[in-house]
Amino acid sequence: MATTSTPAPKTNRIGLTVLDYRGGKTTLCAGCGHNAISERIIDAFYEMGIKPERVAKLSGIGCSSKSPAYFMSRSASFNSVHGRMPSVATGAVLANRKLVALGVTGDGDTASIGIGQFVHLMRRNVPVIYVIEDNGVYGLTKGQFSATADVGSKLKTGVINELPPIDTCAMAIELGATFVARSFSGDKKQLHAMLKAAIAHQGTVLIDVVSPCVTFNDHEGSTKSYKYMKDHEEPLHDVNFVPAFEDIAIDYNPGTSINVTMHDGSQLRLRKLEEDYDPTSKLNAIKRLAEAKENNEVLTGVFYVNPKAPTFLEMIDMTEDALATLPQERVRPSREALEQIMEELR
Ligand SMILES: Cc1ncc(C[n+]2csc(CCOP(=O)(O)OP(=O)(O)O)c2C)c(N)n1
Ligand code: SF4
Ligand SMILES: [Mg+2]
Repeated sequence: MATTSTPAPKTNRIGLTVLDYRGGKTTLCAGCGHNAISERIIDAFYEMGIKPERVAKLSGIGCSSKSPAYFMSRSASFNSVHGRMPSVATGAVLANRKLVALGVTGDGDTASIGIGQFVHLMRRNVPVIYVIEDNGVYGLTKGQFSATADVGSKLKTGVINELPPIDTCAMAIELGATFVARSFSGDKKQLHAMLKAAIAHQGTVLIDVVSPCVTFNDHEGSTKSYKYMKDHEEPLHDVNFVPAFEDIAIDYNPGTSINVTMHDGSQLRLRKLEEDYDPTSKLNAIKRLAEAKENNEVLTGVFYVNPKAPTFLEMIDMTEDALATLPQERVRPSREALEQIMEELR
């Protein structure tokens, strides 16, 4: 009698299945944009073949900051105090530069209480992938406006926002982040490619993902709702990411795309809708964001990439080895060195 054997599960380049990248069952509302982002993170880390144990998941406080519990349960995870994820992420990367630091946080966590921490992370080019799950509200505390809510945006209670929003992408570009992008939680293809490119980038990555809060901010009048985004989203270009370790048949139109070589040799291929869009120009990126704002459009895509800027770790000449593994003789100054310091202080 013929026997049928079950095919072996598909594995990535380090022999893991996608199940090895999953986390706990989500406790967020059904349909919350944040859940879709968790799915994209799982797929991107699986496809890039990053060992989950190398990843440090960092967050603040909020529904978005709970998300790391729902992906890569084999990674280390740290929920910081509200808005303090950047300093914890900086510390983690300094202590062990072999880690892949993934910060997942909210617009409230980032642009309100944590804005002071956010700006300093962006200006240092610390290798951290910073994902903002941006719904324009404080979801966890029942839907008050955050600092990214657009003027005229309406809460369920009828309250209208009159304060101008902070554009975290424009701010990050201005401050020195070296990979800045915006996507939408429902745009599977674009977000997936962006996250893979972000993993390959060395330096600060900011991805602002508009992520509708279905409970407090997905109704008529909200500018972060599914309907509003569907009607107003304007993709800057098609993003496709080609990892160097995958043999891929490339499909591109010469003359309409630009390739950016990342530090690890892999390529970010941007398929432009406009002939002349150049993601290596800071000025152009800021101008396009300002124009989109004036036109009431949500521009998505990779706005700015600079793979050549030195990272914070390079600037301070950080050791390759994790600090916790250094022997005494490498961390303790010699008696002569201490005496010299004392002499200088006299
Ligand atoms: C120091 C401090 N202040 C205020 C709060 C209350 N609080 C908890 S989450 C939150 C806002 C979360 O909003 P956001 O970061 O946008 O996440 P979301 O829930 O929308 O995903 C606030 C104000 C807190 N936990 N700690
Ligand atoms: S309250 Fe909003 S942000 Fe929080 S889990 Fe529900 S839908 Fe998501
Ligand atoms: Mg929010």
